[in-house]
Amino acid sequence: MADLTTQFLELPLKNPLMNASGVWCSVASQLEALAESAAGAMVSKSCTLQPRDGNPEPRYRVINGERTFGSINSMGLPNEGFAYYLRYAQRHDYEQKPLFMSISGLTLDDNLTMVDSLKDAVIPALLEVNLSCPNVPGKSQIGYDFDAMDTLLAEVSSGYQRPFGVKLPPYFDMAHFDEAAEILNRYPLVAFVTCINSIGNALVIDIDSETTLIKPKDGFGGLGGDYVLPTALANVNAFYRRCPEKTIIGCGGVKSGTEAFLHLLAGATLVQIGTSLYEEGPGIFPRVLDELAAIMDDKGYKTIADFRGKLKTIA
Ligand code: RRO
Repeated sequence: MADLTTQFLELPLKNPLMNASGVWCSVASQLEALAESAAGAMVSKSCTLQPRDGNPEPRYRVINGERTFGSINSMGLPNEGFAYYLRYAQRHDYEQKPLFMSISGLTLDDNLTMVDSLKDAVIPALLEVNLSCPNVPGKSQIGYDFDAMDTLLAEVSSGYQRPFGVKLPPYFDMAHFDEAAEILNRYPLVAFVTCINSIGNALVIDIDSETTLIKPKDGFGGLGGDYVLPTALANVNAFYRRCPEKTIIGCGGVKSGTEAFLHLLAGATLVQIGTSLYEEGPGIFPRVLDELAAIMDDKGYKTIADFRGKLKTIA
């Protein structure tokens, strides 16, 4: 049977699967369920300094068509506030699995305040700074503003003084891959890069009612699921190639062992599950792990290192 164990920044993990931030991780009961689940690691909901209610409902809808499976959301960063997730992080059992803590401050100052507190807390939680929330009305994504991204990385690096990571939006242009990677590579403390957040500001319409699926922002929201897999794989591989010193976490379109395998092949070290976890709950982890192990067995791969990042291209 294939060996699914892996390492993330020298931490040993039972397997490479975890939740995508925002899914099953907003309140303590969900975080506890993830801690008890088969996932190898877990991340908490992106938080702001103060609690937020987020956008009006309906703000998440699954798209479960004959051939397509996906989701659209405009949650608007509903969360219990930084102090709540910090309290969870202080009592989390890090022997059981690593915990990432995602922050998504509404301003640079808010991000720096949270970074300061996390540093002072001296706990082994891994900091991920979300540069890509697409759903706060009036706020553009930092990941699409390269000057703002550079400033934020400089400030977080000097404030935190420990390795951390960033959650990036999807990019769609080779010049943008180059520029984003060049900025990330200026900051050695940026140890990991999570690709991708949802594809922002999509519009899904129900033909029968001629109405948008979700209410906020006139129906515009972040896309997940099948629609985003090729974009996610492209971003994982683009940053894997361009940022050899950094570890890549893949996110987008994972619903079975097949997509998890593809993310690993493209260069991801960990693989996150979003839409499918939302729909299936934490029982999805043992299923996807079994499927991944079966694919590895079929192919004769004994460990993840046998194929991770070894995507072939056509000569
Ligand atoms: O809460 C959200 O609306 C949200 C966030 Br913070 C994010 O990073 N990605 C997303 O699809 N939704």
